[in-house]
Amino acid sequence: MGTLLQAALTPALAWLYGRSRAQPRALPEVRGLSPGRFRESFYDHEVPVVLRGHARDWPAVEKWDAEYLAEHAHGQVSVACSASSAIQTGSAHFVSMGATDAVRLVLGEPGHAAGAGYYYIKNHSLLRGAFASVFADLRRCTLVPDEVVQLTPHDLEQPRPASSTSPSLWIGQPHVSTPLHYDPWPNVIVQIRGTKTVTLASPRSSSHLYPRDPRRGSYWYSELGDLRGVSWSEFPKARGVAFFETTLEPGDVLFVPAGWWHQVENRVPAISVNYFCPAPSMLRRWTNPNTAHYAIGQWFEVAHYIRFLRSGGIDEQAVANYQARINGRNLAHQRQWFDDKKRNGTILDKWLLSKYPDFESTPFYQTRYRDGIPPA
Ligand SMILES: O=C(O)CCC(=O)C(=O)O
Repeated sequence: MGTLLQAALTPALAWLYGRSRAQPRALPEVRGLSPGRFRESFYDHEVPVVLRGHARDWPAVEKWDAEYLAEHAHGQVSVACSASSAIQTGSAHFVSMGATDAVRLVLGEPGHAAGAGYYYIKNHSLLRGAFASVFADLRRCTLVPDEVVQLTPHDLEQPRPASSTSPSLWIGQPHVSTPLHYDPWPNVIVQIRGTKTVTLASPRSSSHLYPRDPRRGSYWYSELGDLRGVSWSEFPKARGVAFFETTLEPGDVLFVPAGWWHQVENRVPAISVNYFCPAPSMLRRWTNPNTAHYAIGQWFEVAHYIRFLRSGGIDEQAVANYQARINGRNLAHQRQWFDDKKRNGTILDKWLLSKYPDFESTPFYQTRYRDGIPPA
């Protein structure tokens, strides 16, 4: 009898757990909100919201298309490339290519076939590098605190606070997504071109969203990966999570509070910028379940980093694995990472990297390339 019952129950349970999750609810949206009211009602209380049309008069919204960006980009960029349309920084390859070609490839100008794989131009230093000449098309974003360096002509005249951050640029192909993850800072996303669907969940749902082991790389992602293809029966706890969803149009702004889970999917070729803001209060952040997770992850990262720098490089097996994985193509990205951490990283980053005048002098580069393995 027991076996019979089990035989009947198991498929029923599998069906139940395998059912798709509940429909996400629409995220609250407002129009015409002043920056002061935004701070009081949403930012300070860590409540996500869409500000429809808030940036619609930014010159970038009118001007930025494939042709304009291709014409104004210069130098090389390192583009995330993945066999899967869910591109996660930790597992993507980075290919170095001319910025103009990259724009044409990603925004799909005829004649620039994408070839195998999906591409995403996304980097926090792009607006200081290959796309620096278009930064003036971004208006000063009055929703973000003053400590955020916005790379507008106004900001360049100001002394730069030590804790400053600056906006990141995202130029992506249609249907490419950034899978479910959280960031440790409040985030303001401005949609410039095309549309993006963003799915969010509260940090209070973290225990049901399978955050990655903080000892692993990219631990701020969820094991669920890409929500579009989740096997809900494998992650049964996630089925009950309340997800919220919104689709951003050009000129819309989305506020994602610190620690909120989010997945972003480009519906069409899409461009956005985002501003990470310094957190409002450390005390409030400690009540956020993802703060402890992130702090533990940071601790492991620093320990790994110190081991890496002190050991004269990573161990040979790690080098071999890494080389097999990236096949030399990640070098430009590593160099950019090094330069960026040295310029804009935390005090700890700066201290750790202070003994290396440039990327080529790091033990990482020396170990990997000194024996004649050619850089990409
Ligand atoms: O636009 C995207 O693909 C991802 C953006 C994002 O995750 C962020 O701004 O934190």
